[in-house]
Amino acid sequence: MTLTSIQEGAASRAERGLRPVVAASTPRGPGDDDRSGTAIITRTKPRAKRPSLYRVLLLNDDYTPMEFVVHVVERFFNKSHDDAYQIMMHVHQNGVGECGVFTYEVAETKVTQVMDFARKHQHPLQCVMEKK
Ligand code: TYC
Repeated sequence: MTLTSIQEGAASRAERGLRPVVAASTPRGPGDDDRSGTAIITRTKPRAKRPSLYRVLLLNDDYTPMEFVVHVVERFFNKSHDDAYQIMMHVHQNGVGECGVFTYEVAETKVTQVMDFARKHQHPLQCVMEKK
């Protein structure tokens, strides 16, 4: 719970003419009740939300050399030569294929790196990201 929501809770109790939840004669603990049937729910342990994940995909085209695609997959997606070759062949035969799954910023970086590298070598290779 945020400080703001605690404050909002206390303000709304005051508006309703109720004594503040924090005013208590007995020692109080997290989630303790104030004998009016209400309690502030607290969590001491921080709860991290899992980040959204994104697939990074290569798209097939008729011009980019197979060896170049294999090199790209090895270099930017840290795949073995055999895995990179398999991914390249999958894209070649199916039109699209996954090179990896990353958080947003990492996926965006991979896409930029691949697109810049392909452009530098004058190949039309396309790399995109897609939310899982
Ligand atoms: N289709 C290309 C060729 O025959 C090879 C290729 C594979 C291109 C994968 C792009 O993402 C790609 N030379």
